[in-house]
Amino acid sequence: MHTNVNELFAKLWENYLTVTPSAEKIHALLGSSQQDDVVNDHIALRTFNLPQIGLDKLAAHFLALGYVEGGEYHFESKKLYAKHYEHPDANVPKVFISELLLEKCSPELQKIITDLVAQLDPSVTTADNFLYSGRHWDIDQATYQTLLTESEYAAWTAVWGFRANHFTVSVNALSNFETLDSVNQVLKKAGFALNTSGGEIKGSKDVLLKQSSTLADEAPVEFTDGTALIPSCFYEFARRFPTADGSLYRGFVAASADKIFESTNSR
Ligand code: OOG
Ligand code: NI
Repeated sequence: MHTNVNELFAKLWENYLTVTPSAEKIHALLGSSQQDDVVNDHIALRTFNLPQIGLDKLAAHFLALGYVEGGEYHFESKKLYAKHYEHPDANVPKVFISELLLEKCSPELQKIITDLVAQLDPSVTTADNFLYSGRHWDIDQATYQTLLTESEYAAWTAVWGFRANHFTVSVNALSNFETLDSVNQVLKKAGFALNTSGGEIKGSKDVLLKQSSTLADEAPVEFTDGTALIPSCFYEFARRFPTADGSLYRGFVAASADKIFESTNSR
């Protein structure tokens, strides 16, 4: 496990950029005209609720760095459960971790995932690099397609494994933009496609959080039977609003998150 939070996020970012070239361009686009670097609001990670690799196994890396549990979230139709984690230092990014509830999926999907995960050496989950180590199993294209018909989340996680599926620009911390809509306009003008599921902007001032995101880039995936371009990772933009005590809201909004998940759907 990492002992330095900045080092962990630097590694996660480096790994994320290898499959998300648009994030580097957007980072430059939004950050170029301000003095300070772009602030990362949060990242998200995905997994399956098997004992070897469940949400808690991923969370352990953040708890070891002083993070504490925030809220929990249920996604009935996507069969997901999630928790968020916050660091006592509000400048350190929040973390959103979800897991697919396999017992709610078909026996066929359960068997595919159990067999894939059986290829993983359980000792890797405590290694320094686990959270940006990608996948630990071989998979063929037909298996990917079978997963995709039942759960896009399962298919994505089966090919990309353990990595940040997005980083998130804190719109509050941008000096040249006030609203999320003005960020979206600049992104669209520069040719980036946004996730329109649930509207370009998810959430509202009433729920203390407005979010938007790009549609995931595509990157080559090596299957046992060849290479194919598959939706990889995306970039999110979040504007937070003050709570009653004046501090910015630090949680997530399930109805919005439900749509953000769809940023890895194929175009
Ligand atoms: C996480 C989706 C939820 C948010 O900010 O609400 C999320 C995911 O796609 O894995 O990141
Ligand atoms: Ni997010």
